[in-house]
Amino acid sequence: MKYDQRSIWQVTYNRVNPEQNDNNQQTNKWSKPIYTNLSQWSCCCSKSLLYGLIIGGLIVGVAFATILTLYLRESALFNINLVTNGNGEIGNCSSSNASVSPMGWNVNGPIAQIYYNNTSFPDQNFATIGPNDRGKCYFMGHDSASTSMWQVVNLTNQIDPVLIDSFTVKFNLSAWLGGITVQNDSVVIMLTFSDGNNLMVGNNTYIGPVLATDRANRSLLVAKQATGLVPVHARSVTILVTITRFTGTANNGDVDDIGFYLYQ
Ligand SMILES: [Ca+2]
Ligand SMILES: [Ca+2]
Repeated sequence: MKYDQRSIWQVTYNRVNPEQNDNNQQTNKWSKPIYTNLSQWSCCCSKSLLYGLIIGGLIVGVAFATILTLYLRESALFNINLVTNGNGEIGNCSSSNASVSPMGWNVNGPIAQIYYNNTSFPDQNFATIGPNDRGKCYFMGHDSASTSMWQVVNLTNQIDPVLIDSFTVKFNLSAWLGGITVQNDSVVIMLTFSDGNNLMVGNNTYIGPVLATDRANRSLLVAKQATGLVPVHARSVTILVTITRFTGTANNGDVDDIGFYLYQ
């Protein structure tokens, strides 16, 4: 036996007849070794340490992933605009009498996405009162008595329905609404929440109309908003924009920067 191995062996002496003990390794009663040698002991400890690190790493990883998932689920939809193309800047815009349907919206009638400096419909331009981030385009009713566009937003793609059903989620609907001079052609936006069976829950929410007197008979856009609690069991919301004509041929109700936000 090698010397270094003896250092970790446990020797058992005959305490009654110590003289029977000798230095002969063969007669000394070496107890069963805890570890056969240092390398085995080291290997065993290393494996234990390795397993501990792996298990610990897995626990930390799972915990981190859980927290990250919850964070993303609870934060991804909050404080961002859930309306697609609410500002009329996606897709083409009309610079003439041609009707260009807004992208990202379902439409009924000739509701149009037009340039601020449209020559056929001079309702709004880059100098009229309106949003600072107006971009190049907005929506108007074109030649119609009434026309509309709508989109449905799934509320539970990234948000936990438990948050809605515990009355902890609020909403904000906003837009710039207006029209042209003395005409009452105008826009109304309505929110309708639905449950998982597409049945309406809660009450409708409206912004608009902004009539001529609200604009002092000027061609401009006015910022409007409404807030409230998302009703229990709501799983989706329909955003319906309706533009109604009161005067002439053109339907000069105008709207830009439509936003729908969730927050807590
Ligand atoms: Ca715009
Ligand atoms: Ca008109």
